[in-house]
Amino acid sequence: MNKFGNESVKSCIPFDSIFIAGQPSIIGILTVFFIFSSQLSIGGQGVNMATYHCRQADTPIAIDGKLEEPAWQKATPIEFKLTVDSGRPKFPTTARMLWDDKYLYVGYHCVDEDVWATMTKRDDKLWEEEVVEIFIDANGDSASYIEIEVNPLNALVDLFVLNREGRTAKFLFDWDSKGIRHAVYVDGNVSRRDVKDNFWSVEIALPWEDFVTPPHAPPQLGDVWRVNLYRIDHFKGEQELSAWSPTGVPNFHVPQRFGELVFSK
Ligand SMILES: [Ca+2]
Ligand SMILES: [Ca+2]
Ligand SMILES: [Ca+2]
Repeated sequence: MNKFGNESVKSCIPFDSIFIAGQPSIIGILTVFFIFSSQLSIGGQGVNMATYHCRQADTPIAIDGKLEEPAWQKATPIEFKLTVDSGRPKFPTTARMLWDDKYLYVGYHCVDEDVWATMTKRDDKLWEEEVVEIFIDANGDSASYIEIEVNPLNALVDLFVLNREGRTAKFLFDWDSKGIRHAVYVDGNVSRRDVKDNFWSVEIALPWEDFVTPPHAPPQLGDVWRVNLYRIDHFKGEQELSAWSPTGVPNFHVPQRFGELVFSK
């Protein structure tokens, strides 16, 4: 168990988890093989990296949780897939990204008939409930990235992750984005589980000065960052993990599988 508290979802499969009481664990070996083989296939031919042309917002975006500003119309929608097998989620998620000279913007529209959450504190274990996430590897080293999570109560998790392949990952929760802005709109009722909901939507604006590792901040046209977007939903005891770029395993911390975010006009 690591700081995330839920190894099946969030941990990075530290090396010692390959073994149980000193014996090799079949699941551990298979999981590591799965990740290593998927990394090899990315380096080879035949696997297309998810690519998103992030366009510039021409008009202001009010961070109110509603993706209703004209600027969002310019952003190509991303439909999430199931993280493990790239299948169709029971609860669809559409995400969009934009940028301007001050911020990187990400918006999520989460279809959901039971929107719920209880946690409200910064850096709480939001991933144990319902949440949307963005992981951003601004220098593309597949070893260090920031992680942002927002839940339906607009609680925030922000951390810096050191996750070099073959080493135990470090989750640095004391990293905070000082200038982040985020808001949630819920078409439904977060506190009542007996009422059928429709959706929840999220807007996040991340200021360039809060990024640690990018070659340029703000980025220059044509710069490529590695990014992934995720959602965790829980419905009737079932957990659903979905992603922009599926990782192939029930684990979001696979930076080799992040998509390519290309900064465009
Ligand atoms: Ca808005
Ligand atoms: Ca839900
Ligand atoms: Ca933090």
